Amino acid sequence: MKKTAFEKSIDPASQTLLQKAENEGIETAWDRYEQQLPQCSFGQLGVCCRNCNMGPCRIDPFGEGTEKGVCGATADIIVARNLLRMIAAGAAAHSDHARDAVLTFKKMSEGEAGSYKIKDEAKLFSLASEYGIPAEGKSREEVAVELANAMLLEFGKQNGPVLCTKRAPGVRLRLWSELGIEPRGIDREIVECMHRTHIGVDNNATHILLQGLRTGISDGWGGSMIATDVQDILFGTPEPKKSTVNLGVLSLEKVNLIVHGHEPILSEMIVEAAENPELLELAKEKGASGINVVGICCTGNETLMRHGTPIAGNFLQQELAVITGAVEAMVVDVQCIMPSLGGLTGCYHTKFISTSPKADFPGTVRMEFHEEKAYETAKEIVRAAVENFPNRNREKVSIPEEKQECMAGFSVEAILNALGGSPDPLIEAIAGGAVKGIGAVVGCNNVKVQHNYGHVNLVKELIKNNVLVVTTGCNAIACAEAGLLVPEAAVLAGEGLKGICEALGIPPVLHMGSCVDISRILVLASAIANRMGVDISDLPAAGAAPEWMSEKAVSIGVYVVSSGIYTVLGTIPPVLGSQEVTALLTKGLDSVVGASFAVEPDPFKAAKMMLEHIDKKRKALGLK
Ligand code: XCC
Ligand code: SF4
Repeated sequence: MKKTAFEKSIDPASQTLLQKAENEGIETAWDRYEQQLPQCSFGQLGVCCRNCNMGPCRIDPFGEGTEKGVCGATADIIVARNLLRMIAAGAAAHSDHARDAVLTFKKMSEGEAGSYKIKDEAKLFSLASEYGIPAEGKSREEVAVELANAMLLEFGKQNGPVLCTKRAPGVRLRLWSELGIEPRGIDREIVECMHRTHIGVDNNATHILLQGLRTGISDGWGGSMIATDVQDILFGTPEPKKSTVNLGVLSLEKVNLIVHGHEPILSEMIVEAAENPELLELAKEKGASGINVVGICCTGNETLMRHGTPIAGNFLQQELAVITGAVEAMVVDVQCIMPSLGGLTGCYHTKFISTSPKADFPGTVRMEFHEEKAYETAKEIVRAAVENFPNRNREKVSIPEEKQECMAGFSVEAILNALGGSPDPLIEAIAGGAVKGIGAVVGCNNVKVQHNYGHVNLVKELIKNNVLVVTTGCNAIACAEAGLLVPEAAVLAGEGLKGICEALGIPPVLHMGSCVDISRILVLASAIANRMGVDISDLPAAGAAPEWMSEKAVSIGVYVVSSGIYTVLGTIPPVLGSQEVTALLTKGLDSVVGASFAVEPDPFKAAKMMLEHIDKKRKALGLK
């Protein structure tokens, strides 16, 4: 049965464009998903292996057929190995993004990337001191070069621990060290995952999963954390800002340029280039009233947090944005960019511009982006968008009305600021019961479930029950579209949380950034745990990824749980083909790292599970 536009998404703007797509005979991810059905059940259960050329092998999950691969690998081994490869890929994506950010920072410090500057000097010096770099008598550029070199070492280090793990509470660090899952070096852990999953290496599911935890930790407390830190130095530590979201941010009169992907190295420059007077003049000449830069996915979150740049949508809205017929350029770098955009942009006048030396797609114009000439390239990209404006076919244009105000930019620094400089007021509110606990809700969209339904309903349930929500990634965009990221949304919160939000003038859902910025959530959790003198696993806190789909989300889930935070997944991970792995993830991990996973597609039930967990933790702390 074909789904209707209403069944595909809860968002009215998206529904309108899904309808337009159907009328115009344009294919979207939802159509391709339907064409894939029924999806392979071996794949869904995680029991197929292609790790060597004696395969592919698959295990009969009902125990009626074949129970072992050619090499003898069982379902447990195959599922665990596949999961480890997912973690490795996710950690690699975040960490390679971090590496590029550090390399840009290094080039900038050495005077080779003149388009970039140090925007947060205080953070530069505080990080230098954390990395043990003396600053006396040195210029800030000298300090920056040394810091960049020290950060680069974190990737290739052979004997850890990865430095930022020290930000975790002492008890947590000791636990990791006792378990032998303290990451040694970011690249080392990822490489070891690939080695261990080669035929005939690691064939013990528990042993394989422990390496998964270590790799996840090297992402959350390593790669992702370094990405956040360096980006704050280069582009500024976010502070609360107002902006607007949803497809209605696209403009009828202006040149629309979308930045989509993940690295602010690109999007920051585009935002700057779009303010260039010469290009603004050119836009006028071409009949446009200005240049409208908007974001999609995490690069959108990055520029939203720092500049208040509007966001057109989250992962499943990337195709819909093009379908408005009003986009002059879709400019992409890496991660979460659908290759379908090539064919799709071909149906409209939209230029699909790929910029990363690492990532190309069918149907793109390549405008490779290098730090040395960042601003020049950004200007060329903006110029290409502007020059494309006269090609817009007015008859094909339909921009939905929906746009929603939001407030974003809640870095840890900004949250502490809002609290008057220390986490104490929040801790008191938690202790007094006005705030029951903290919910971290993050992650992607997934066509398997109704777009934004899980995100929005789960978060609404949590705030209604006085749980303060922190969010990043595509969940943050979903919440923004649903109007949850404004201080006025406090009316949807329970009495206690409402009072706190009104007193501080903050929304009940705090947008903390992109997916690498989940590292900010870890730092916040550490700050609270340290102040309370407990471990993160003792906090009345829970995590969720209601609509996750990417391998990065798997790595995130793993490091969040490894850090001690119970996490509910809304879509089912491909592990059910192994009872051993499933039991480890959903129960066994509890006795290892003090937290585990649960799977619950229904957001109302998921919220209930999180609330029960939070209550349990409150009781254990002696709170009512
Ligand atoms: Fe991608 Fe970061 Fe997932 Fe969204 S939340 S679909 S990973 S953009 Ni990161
Ligand atoms: Fe089959 Fe083993 Fe090769 Fe995997 S590693 S494809 S299970 S023989």
